[in-house]
Amino acid sequence: MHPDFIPFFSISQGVVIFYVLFTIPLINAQLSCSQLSSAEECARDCRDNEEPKDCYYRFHIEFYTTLGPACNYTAFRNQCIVGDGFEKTLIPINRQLPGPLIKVCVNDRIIVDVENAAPGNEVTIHWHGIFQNGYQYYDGVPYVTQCPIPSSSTFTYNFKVKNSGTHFYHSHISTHMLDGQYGGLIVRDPPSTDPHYQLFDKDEIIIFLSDWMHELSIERYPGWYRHDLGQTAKNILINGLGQSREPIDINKGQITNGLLTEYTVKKGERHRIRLINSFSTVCLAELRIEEHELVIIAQDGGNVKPKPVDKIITSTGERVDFILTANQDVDSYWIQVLGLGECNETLRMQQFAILQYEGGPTWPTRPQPSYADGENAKGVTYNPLESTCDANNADVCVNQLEGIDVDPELLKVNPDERHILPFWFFNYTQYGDGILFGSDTYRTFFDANDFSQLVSTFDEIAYETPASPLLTQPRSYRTMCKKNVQNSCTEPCTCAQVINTKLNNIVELIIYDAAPLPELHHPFHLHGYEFKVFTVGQFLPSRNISRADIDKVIEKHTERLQNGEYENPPGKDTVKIPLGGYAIIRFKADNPGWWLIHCHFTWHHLTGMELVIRVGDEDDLPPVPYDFPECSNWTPALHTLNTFYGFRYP
Ligand SMILES: *[C@@H]1O[C@H](CO)[C@@H](O)[C@H](O)[C@H]1NC(C)=O
Ligand SMILES: *[C@@H]1O[C@H](CO)[C@@H](O)[C@H](O)[C@H]1NC(C)=O
Ligand SMILES: *[C@@H]1O[C@H](CO)[C@@H](O)[C@H](O)[C@H]1NC(C)=O
Ligand SMILES: *[C@@H]1O[C@H](CO)[C@@H](O)[C@H](O)[C@H]1NC(C)=O
Ligand SMILES: [Cu+2]
Repeated sequence: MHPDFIPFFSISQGVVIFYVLFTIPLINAQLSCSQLSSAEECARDCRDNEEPKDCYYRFHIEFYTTLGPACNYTAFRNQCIVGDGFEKTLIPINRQLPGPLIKVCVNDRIIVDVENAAPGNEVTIHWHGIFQNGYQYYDGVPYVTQCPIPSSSTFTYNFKVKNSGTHFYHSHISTHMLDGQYGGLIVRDPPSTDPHYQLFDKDEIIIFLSDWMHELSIERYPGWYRHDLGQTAKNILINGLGQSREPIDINKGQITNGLLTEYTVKKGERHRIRLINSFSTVCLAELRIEEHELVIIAQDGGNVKPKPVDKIITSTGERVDFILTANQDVDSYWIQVLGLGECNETLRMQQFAILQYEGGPTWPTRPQPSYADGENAKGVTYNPLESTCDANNADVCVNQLEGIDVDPELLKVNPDERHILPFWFFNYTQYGDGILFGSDTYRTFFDANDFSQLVSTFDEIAYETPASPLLTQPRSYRTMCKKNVQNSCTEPCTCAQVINTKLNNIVELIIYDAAPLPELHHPFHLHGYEFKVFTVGQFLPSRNISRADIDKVIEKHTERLQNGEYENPPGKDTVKIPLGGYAIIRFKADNPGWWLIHCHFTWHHLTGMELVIRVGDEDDLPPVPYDFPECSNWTPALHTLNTFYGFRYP
């Protein structure tokens, strides 16, 4: 056995010092015999019967700016973030936007040293889509699975990935995701376990969508009240690039056009394209590629039987894999992304990238399509806003795609557990501001764009973060609550809501939009699992939904189960609840742990639209890693201090 070592140089006042760091103490004994592989080594072709790799990444997080000095030097272009050509501050990873790509094969181990060098800002990174079964401590949810990583310290995430798919990573704390803390996380299968392996020649293109503000996003939390209300994004970026409507005037040398991402294909090739929606705000994104059909093969990493469509709608947290065959004339084509919902209303927000055939022009010869051109383009839409997918409508809803393999146990008529979970906003403005501004209460809220002050609830309660992580520090249990058990709860009820679930139970969740607000289709994401989507539905025209409505939905659902009408419900980990609608999902609770389920819109989950599903108990979990960081309140009784210091407070 030989120790790994990492040499590095440090230049200090002209003296070059050479260090050799032994990494043994950093990584557990099991690993010390194996060689760490670099990002490039891990992004190999995946083969059957190959030894898995231990893939190492370093994430350096700091405040940074777009169009900074690195942009003036060709040699440092890799540290130049252009964004949409507007100068602003962000908190990116390794001075890249999106952050470094993690591309591994299933069963590889991912080891990431996250160095927080952003003073005053905490960090956690969630690996969205990775189940973390056996690695429950690395899910990246602050105060659920770990303490936030304080500035000037480093935390090592270390987990094996056992589920393949198009995933991504993003900040799970505050609003930092919107300031550039995200990147792709692609886990590929070897040929024998990829059911779609024969359908594509190339697997290289990632379309990474994010929304973008022209100030640090925290400026908008709780939000402005006198002008520019709400939390609408300013722009959409595709792989970190885009054109801006608000060009900045650097020394009067206007930057009118940001750079656009260009994807190159060869005529005749079939590409597996991985689309990732990493938005934070409430807009959805509709993608279309001129003249090309898009054949969907997976959603959120869950394989489905191929389905051709023309437009793909996603909300934050969702991913779609599709096949594009370069079967058109050698030319360049617009990839058009429309912002939907709030981004449509008045802004008609859109963004572009370019699909260039080798030998074709770098810039499309046709003019950029307008928002209306995109809107009016004919064709089948995947994941439409209104979930009215039926025989009369060609559109494809997520529950209509057919999964590849379903555990028959999930199809049983009566689940072992059923949880009915409404969500809505508690509107302080409606109840009088006395509640919000009562003395010494300091309640959480955000300012919506209609001048109202809101908190978000899920299962009747606005989730409140405890002072210690639920998974690792049982003292945090004091702040936990269950619906109808909490006695000292005043409206709006806020506490750390936990739903207990028995290990290996078949769990059914019915999530519904109890009090719909225009343009809002909330996407719910479950950590630790893939669930099967049984039903997605909507009451039209949208109206408030009562428990009686849901009881009828359950009746119908039960009938369909009895008649064997659900064949292969597809797997997903994020599901968009249509405006005034509902989704019925099921999973087998075979991954013990404390798993967050939440609306993926940043301002909603930050103000309470989330809760924790606890699966199994402590004995079902691997031991807490040695020396795992702790955090908690420190509010000693004064007399203990008196004894300690030997003096008396009055
Ligand atoms: C940096 O580059 C920009 C754009 O090319 C140019 O206008 C500016 O003068 C350069 N700044 C410096 C300090 O060289
Ligand atoms: C944009 O909003 C208008 C008005 O509500 C609607 O008719 C149109 O379908 C929307 N466009 C998209 C792409 O959703
Ligand atoms: C909140 O309540 C106020 C006052 O009743 C109302 O004007 C506003 O539309 C409500 N906002 C939301 C988002 O429900
Ligand atoms: C829907 O529910 C909201 C929140 O409880 C309430 O303010 C609103 O009045 C309800 N709307 C109708 C039409 O009942
Ligand atoms: Cu929401």
